[in-house]
Amino acid sequence: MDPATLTQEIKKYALTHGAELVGVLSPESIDDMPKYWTEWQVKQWSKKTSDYMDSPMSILVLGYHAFDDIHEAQIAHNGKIEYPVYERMRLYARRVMRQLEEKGYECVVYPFNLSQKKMAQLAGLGTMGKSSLIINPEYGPWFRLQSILTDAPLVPDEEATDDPCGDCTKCIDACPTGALTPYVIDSEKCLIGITEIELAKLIEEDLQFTVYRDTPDEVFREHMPRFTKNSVLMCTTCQKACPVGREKHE
Ligand code: B12
Ligand code: SF4
Ligand code: SF4
Repeated sequence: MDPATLTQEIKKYALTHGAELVGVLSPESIDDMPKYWTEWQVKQWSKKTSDYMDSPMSILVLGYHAFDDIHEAQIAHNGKIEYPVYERMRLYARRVMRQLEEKGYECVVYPFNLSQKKMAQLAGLGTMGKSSLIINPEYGPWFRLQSILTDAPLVPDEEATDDPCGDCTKCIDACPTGALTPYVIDSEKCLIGITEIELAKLIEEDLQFTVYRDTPDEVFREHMPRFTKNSVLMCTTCQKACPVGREKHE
């Protein structure tokens, strides 16, 4: 099958199996990015695509619409945090992966130490907004990312370059902890920046947020409300403030 037909076929499959957005980039375009350090919890240097696979040819980026607050659920269980909706996305991404594998291609789902945000921009899904999230013209910040590194020869899309923000600073103004400066997030200040081990303990033992951070506990409880006894909803205040794609989230 020629690359153009294969690309069309796999994109169509992804869009009819859970994804709302799909794009392709070349491994070279992300490997050209300078090495970076991920601080929050991960504490690792970024990798190159060849660290994941011998002969990478393409990366497929999949965007899943976060259409409801339930997407933000974090469940504490036995000292760990579970993300039910991320499991749903992974399942969908695996289905796409199986289509490529059946054609004889090798795949790695969600190569974590490649910047998912930068790859989404290079694959044309959207551009980085001042909230530091990738903003799509239709869905705004309300989508989550999965990606598939593969040796299948897919046709790359154009990088997205539109500025979604202009003079707007609504996300920066709305953040209750001052975690945002244009295009950069400080995970030490962001409410979600609490580590998963700390959060699980906080939920399971009903601790005050101030055990871990200076931010008052009321601020944490307002922006990271309890959903059930064992779960919270992640803060979405900067996303809710964004005028782009606002109607796309309940
Ligand atoms: C650690 C992490 C966090 C940290 C913050 C650190 C950070 N830098 O984003 C915390 C825990 C606080 C966090 C919070 C959230 N996160 Co988060 N997070 C990640 C994670 C696991 C790693 C990101 C990271 O730190 N990389 C290291 C840094 C250095 O790289 P980077 O941010 O990718 O940065 C590169 C580009 O941003 C670019 N760059 C930097 N500056 C600029 C400026 C401009 C103008 C441009 C164009 C590019 C650019 O260069 C950087 C590399 O040097 C990714 C998944 C992943 N594996 O990539 C998800 C991810 C970024 N998070 C995501 C989401 C959705 C959230 C939350 C909304 C949580 C939620 N409710 O679901 C909040 C939003 C807070 C916010 N306003 O950003 C999504 C983003 C989707 C999107 N539409 O953009 C991702 C991709 C997860 C996913 N699979 O969907 N997150
Ligand atoms: S998720 Fe909440 S705390 Fe984090 S940057 Fe956005 S508004 Fe601020
Ligand atoms: S709220 Fe405004 S500044 Fe922030 S990402 Fe959305 S458009 Fe950009």
